[in-house]
Amino acid sequence: MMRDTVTLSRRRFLQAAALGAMGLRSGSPWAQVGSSSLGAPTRRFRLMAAEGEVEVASGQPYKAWLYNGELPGPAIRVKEGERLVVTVENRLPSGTTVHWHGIPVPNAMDGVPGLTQEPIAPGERFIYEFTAAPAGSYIYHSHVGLQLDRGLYGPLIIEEKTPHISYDREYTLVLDDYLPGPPSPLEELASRGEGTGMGPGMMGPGMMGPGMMGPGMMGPGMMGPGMHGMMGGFIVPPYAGLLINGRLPSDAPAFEVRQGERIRLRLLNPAGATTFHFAVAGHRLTITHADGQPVEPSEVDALFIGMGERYDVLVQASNPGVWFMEATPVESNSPPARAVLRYSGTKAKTAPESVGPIGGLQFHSAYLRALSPFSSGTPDRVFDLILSGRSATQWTLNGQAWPDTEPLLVRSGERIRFRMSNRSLMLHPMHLHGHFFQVGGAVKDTVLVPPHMGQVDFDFIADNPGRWFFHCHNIYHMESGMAREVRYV
Ligand SMILES: [Cu+2]
Repeated sequence: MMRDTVTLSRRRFLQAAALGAMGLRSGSPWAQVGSSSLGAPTRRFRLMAAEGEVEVASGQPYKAWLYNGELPGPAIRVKEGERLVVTVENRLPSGTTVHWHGIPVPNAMDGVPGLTQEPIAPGERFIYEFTAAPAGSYIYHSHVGLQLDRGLYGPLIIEEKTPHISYDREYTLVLDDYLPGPPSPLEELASRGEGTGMGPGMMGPGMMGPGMMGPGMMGPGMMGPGMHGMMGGFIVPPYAGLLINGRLPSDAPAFEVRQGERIRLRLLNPAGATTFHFAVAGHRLTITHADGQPVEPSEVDALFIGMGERYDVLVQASNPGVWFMEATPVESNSPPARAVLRYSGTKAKTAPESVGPIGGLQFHSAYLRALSPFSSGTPDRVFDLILSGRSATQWTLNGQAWPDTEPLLVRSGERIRFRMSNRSLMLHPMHLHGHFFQVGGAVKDTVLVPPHMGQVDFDFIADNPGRWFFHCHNIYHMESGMAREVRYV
């Protein structure tokens, strides 16, 4: 279980106990601390990937693929600069890998099947080892096929030596979409006529004013209600609800606060196919980190968080009561995922208040200001990349669908610019492995490219040789072609 999750059902506790009996302990004491030859402490963890069952709400079992029997997988929490050694044991019926999303690990540790390693075969194990740096809020997850959408993900927190913010306590909120059955590729969903049940999340032409199509700007009207209805024949997985920390809104996890405290929330989105609009009723959010990297604090009413993105925010607890923290899907009309912010001293039966209409400040990540931006410079190499689809079930970059693609060739030391143009009607959270990039004022590893001619440029320095995946983090888009290799020559 996650250390900072307040609610813990008896069932989940029993599972944790069962894992203990198998020699796998979850929760805090399961890390072994040693010392590496480099002098930095070594922290050892074990992740066992296996089929299992959890409850997504009281009395609602969910047969899933899990790390250590938990959803989300156990929180891996280390200090900046420590050596991280994770033994992954595969007890699944098929091959798997683990990707350390956002951390610029050495290429061989990146966990991309066919690119950086062969999948770990059933019954086998693989040891991942790398230095935990830089500090930040990250996600670990399977990178094989659609396995992420079976439940194979968890939080990975690298604590700062000296945070640029102060706070009294912190909580991690992991957002997800809930797929009761095994995931199917888009083509299969289309051929069965399935996958449109939860709202298509389409955006038709004429739905956006020109002011909303600026450099990555997303306004509240752009993807609000009224966008529903089939307008483009997209296929989405048949999700049955949305989760925070593995719980449906009917059994929302609760987080305790005291008046006057400053709360750090680490928001992680490992969902398979859902971008969320996140807000806390009765409170504003001060964004302090984007994809784990510190930014100048910036106050908003709500934020968009795409698949693969992370934001750390501060919430000033100055409005006593019981409040919902809500993550509303941007491309569907499903009810929001919910958690509860409960001030101590409030009556146990007090019903939480909802967020209601979100007004005021909106933002795009590119408007944030990184504390340590890249030095400016002209790119040595520029790639123009058009994000589009050949059909509702095949997604492309410059008309090519992975794996029938040409690698994007770069040389060590170069400054590379990607100029992305979205000629489709869906959001694409584009993720580059092994590197951070500068997008506007922010330093990130995943960025939402808005639909309908949205354009986003980013620069990165080719300073981590290898074969790296660059792809849409909507894993259905990734699986149906929206991916490329960035290869050092
Ligand atoms: Cu996409």
